[in-house]
Amino acid sequence: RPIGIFDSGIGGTSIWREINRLLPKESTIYLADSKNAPYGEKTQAQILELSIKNVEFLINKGCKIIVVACNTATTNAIKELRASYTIPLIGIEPAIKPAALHTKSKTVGVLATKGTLSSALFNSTSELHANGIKVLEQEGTGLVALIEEGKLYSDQTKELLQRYLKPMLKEGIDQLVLGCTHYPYLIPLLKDILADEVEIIDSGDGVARRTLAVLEQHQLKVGASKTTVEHQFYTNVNPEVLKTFLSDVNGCYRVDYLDF
Ligand code: DGN
Repeated sequence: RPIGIFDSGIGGTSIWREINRLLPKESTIYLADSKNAPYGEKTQAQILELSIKNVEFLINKGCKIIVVACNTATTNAIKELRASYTIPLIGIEPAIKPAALHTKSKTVGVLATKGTLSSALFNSTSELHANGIKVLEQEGTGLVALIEEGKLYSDQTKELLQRYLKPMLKEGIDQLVLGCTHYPYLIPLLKDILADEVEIIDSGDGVARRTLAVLEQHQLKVGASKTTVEHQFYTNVNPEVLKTFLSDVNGCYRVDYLDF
C-alpha cells in the first residue's frame, strides 16, 4: 500500500522528494490541493475541514500512512486529525530546535505562513525549543502564490524575499528556518540574498526519517524484494505546473488532474 502525502499545493513535493530519497521502494500518492492554496490565510476551522477532506481521500485510496506535508495544516489540524483517525499521521513543523542548537549569534529567523505563526502548536513548541534564543518570526505573505505560479526566480519573488529578510538580517540572524514546505524551492534565491554565514534549515529530511521510523514501528515498510514502485500525483488545478516541479525526478510517476 502507498504512502499518502498532501499539501495545500505544490510545496509538499519538496517533502515527497526527501521521502522518495530515503524510501525508494515505497509507492506514493501525493495530493496537491492547489485550488485552496494558500491555507496560510485561512481560519483554523477551514484548515481543519480541508485537511479532513485530504486525509479521507488518501485513506480511500488505500494509503497506509499519511504525511501532512504542510506546516500550516500540521500546526492547525494534526491534533484533531490524530484524535479522529487511527492511520499513522506524520506532521511537519518549523525546525526551531536544530536552529537553536546551531546558532552562534543566539538569533534565528523563521519564515512561515500567517496560519503557522499564529497557531498554538507553533507557539508552544517554538518557546520550548528556543530555550533562551531570540526567534524572529516573519510571515511570507504572497510567496506561496508566486511559487504556485512557478515564479521561483522572478524579480517580484526576489523583491518580496529581500523585504522579508532585511529586518531579520539587521538583527543578526545566523539561521533561517523555512517553516513552509513551499520555501525550499526558493533556496537558490535565498542563497543570493543571505550572507554566507546564514544557514538555511528546513524540515524535509527530518520528516522523511520520522516516516521511516513510524513505518518500521507499525511494520508497514515494504520488503526489500519489492520491484514495482508507483507514484501518483493528483492536483485540482492545471497539472503542467506541478510537472515542472518534478522535472528532476527519474522513474515512473503520473500527474493527473482531479476535481477534488
Ligand atoms: N506549504 C504550506 C506550509 O508548509 O505551510 C503552506 C502553503 C499555504 O497554503 N500557505
